[in-house]
Amino acid sequence: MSDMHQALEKAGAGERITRAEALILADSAGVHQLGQAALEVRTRLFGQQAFFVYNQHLNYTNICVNDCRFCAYSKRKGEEGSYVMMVEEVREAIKCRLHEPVEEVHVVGGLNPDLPYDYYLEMLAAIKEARPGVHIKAFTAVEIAFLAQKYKKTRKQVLTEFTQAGLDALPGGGAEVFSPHLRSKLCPEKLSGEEWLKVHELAHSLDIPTNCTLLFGHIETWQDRLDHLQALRDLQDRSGGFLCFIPLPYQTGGNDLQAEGPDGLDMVKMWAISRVFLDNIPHIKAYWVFCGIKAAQLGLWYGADDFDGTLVEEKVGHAAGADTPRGLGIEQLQHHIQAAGMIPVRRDSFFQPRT
Ligand code: V47
Ligand code: SF4
Repeated sequence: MSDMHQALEKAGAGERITRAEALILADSAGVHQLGQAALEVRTRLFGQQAFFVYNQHLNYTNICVNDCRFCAYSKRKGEEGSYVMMVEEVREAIKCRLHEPVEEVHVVGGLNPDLPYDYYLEMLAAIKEARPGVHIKAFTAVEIAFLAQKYKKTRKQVLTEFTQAGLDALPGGGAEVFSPHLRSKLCPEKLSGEEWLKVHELAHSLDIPTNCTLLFGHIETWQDRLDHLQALRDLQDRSGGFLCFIPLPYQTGGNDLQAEGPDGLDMVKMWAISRVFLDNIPHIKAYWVFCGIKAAQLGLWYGADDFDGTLVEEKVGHAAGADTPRGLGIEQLQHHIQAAGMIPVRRDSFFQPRT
């Protein structure tokens, strides 16, 4: 049996594959073979179920001191189009949707040096006050590290104080691609990959679950992708706190990076390799906002089991040209999942099914 067939067989059987075996699969397995192995793994875990959440996105400020080359969302202070949502505006944004059964609020923003530390505590408290019981998934590791440094607190203090104010989980953003060489080209000012991993390990040790991401389809290679996935898998072996991995296809609009973005074939291969390699991360997301609804439907057959959510008012991907709707109704979401031949299952932030 060839090395490729051996790796495929191991992957489909749910045995752990090495980085080298994953590279062989990425390089030489046919997309159907790869998809079949990923589908076997996904089906053993979740059958035909595909999860989604009733959520709301809140991007509280786009003012950011960093200048990531792929980012079309951030603005400098005073620049046309820059904004900050005051705590009362955040409260209103939550209250506006009280007639809907929102269960998760996803909060991320730029690194804005002018917002006092209490702003974050008050924002978290205001969200929980306006909608008691909602889960708050907020602040990337990059924001947590920035705030700790700026306000001379330990990261542990920030995470603990935020949790007391209402934080339930961290989203997976800011990971980008861990390679220091690529980071120096893509996001030189950003927290390093090593430090990103440390913040997540710390969150896990405090029982704060988190997600993880990889920005792909720009200037990285499969080797860089696998290095990144290996670092995530190693951390998960130690800490076990990742709930979901989200491969984020690079959006090409409104930024300085000269790259094309992944095509459909690359996207499905990415989902499949992620599913078979990340044997210790329960969920793989097909993030319809960035990949498009049709690709996300296909993703459900190539290893992904989660469709994210209703979201309304996502700003980061749309600033970079994502041509998907800004939000979807629950019936539309369920319809897209059913049309793909899967069973829609509404979940909460922690991936527990809603009855
Ligand atoms: O980290 C910025 C990315 C991320 C672009 O945890 C871009 O459930 C593609 O992390 N092309 C934020 N991506 C989004 C994110 C996320 C989304 C949905 C769910 C979850 C979760 C997390 O957006 C940033 C950055 O990598 N981003 N610009 C771009 N041009
Ligand atoms: Fe700032 Fe995040 Fe955009 Fe980078 S990706 S410039 S850190 S908002």
